Amino acid sequence: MLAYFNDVLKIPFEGKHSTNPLAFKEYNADEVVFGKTMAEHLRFAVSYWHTFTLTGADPFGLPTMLRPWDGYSGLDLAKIRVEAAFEFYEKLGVEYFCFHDRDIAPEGETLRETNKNLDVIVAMMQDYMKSSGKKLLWNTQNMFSNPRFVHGAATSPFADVFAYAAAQVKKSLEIAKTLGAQNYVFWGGREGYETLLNTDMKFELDNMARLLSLACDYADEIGFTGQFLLEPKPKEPTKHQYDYDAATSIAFLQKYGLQDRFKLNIEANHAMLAGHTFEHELMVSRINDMLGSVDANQGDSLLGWDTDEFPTDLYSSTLAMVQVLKNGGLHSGGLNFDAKVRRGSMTPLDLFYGHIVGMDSFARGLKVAAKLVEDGVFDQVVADRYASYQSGIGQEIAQGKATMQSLEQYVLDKPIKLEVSGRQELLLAKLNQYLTTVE
Ligand code: XLS
Ligand code: NI
Ligand code: NI
Repeated sequence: MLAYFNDVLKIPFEGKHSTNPLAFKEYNADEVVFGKTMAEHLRFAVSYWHTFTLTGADPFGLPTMLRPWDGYSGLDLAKIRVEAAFEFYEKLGVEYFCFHDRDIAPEGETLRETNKNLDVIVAMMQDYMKSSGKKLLWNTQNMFSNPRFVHGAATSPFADVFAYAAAQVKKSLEIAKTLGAQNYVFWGGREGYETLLNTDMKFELDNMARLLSLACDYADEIGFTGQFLLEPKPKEPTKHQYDYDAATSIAFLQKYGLQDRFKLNIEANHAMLAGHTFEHELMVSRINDMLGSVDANQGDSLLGWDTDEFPTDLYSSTLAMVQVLKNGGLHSGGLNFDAKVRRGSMTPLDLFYGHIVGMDSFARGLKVAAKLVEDGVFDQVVADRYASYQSGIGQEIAQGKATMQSLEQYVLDKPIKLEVSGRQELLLAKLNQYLTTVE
């Protein structure tokens, strides 16, 4: 077989002190941590769009990326990308991948033609998946790039566009079924608004829910059993995206009776854009039993947009993995690198470096998080902090036995003392100590 990444052999694990840039320092796929192998905990996925489709073009500049498939176009290009992609997964040692329909095959003149192109590539992927054992973590539909979606997809004011969107989702669900996708993602690319002056928000939200319901019904009809995921994001490309953050998305799903069919796909950079930390969004999802999967990337606090950088921040990966462990794992979800190399990192080697640092960062996060959870470091602090609810009046409150009268009686003549420290600085020192000493 032709190789596209000739400079790279299979990436080995060489440990902390390795000086080989093409080796893992932390990620040792088969090493058992907290009862499972690292590979089983982390379930890494490569995103097709950032790694095989994007060119490095931005609003100010032309493409910069140098790729082995440069010079090809149409279906030929799409086919070469599949070959290169599976070589990449194998060399990196990643088990899963994710894509949008429009990442993998070019659009034709009509939806019928577009779907034919998809059929060619999906059949090819199916063969590659069989021979390599690689799996589809999730697929999704791109309903934001084509100009027909300029005013939204399911939330477009134009019924023809809603119909087109539904047809596109239908095809993508069929692909999910064919390729055995473990999940299916909805990210509302242009499901939001630019100005309320021309927007019927209630109708748009109803329509957004209608499309999701149709998708659930169709999945049942064709026997697709993967987990549905909704991916929150507060803004970009629209100024206000309806799936703003985890809390908003959960309320939306509950309002329309979709909460049992969906979980959330939480992206670090989206959390930041919403004014939250990554771990906040993960925790909101987890405590509502809605944590489905993760788009592992990071943003830049100096830039107000979705920069989709590879995750390198060990604080963040550690605190994220604490939430994942407390969730009992990601189940059918995984850690998808919704991340791209910088525009100036234009060589194919950079694609490996980006993924290696991302995988090492989460492997390190996993190890530290496992020790923190094992030692109950913060659990004990939290338990102590709420101890007053374990007995007496606190227990009555927590058990729903207290009344306004009984509570008033209790405090009427009682001085309330609050001299208990939150110990935040001490806790941060503890976290640092774990980050630097865990083996
Ligand atoms: C964009 C989103 C997108 C989704 C999949 O900001 O993160 O990449 O993950 O459509
Ligand atoms: Ni994403
Ligand atoms: Ni994003």
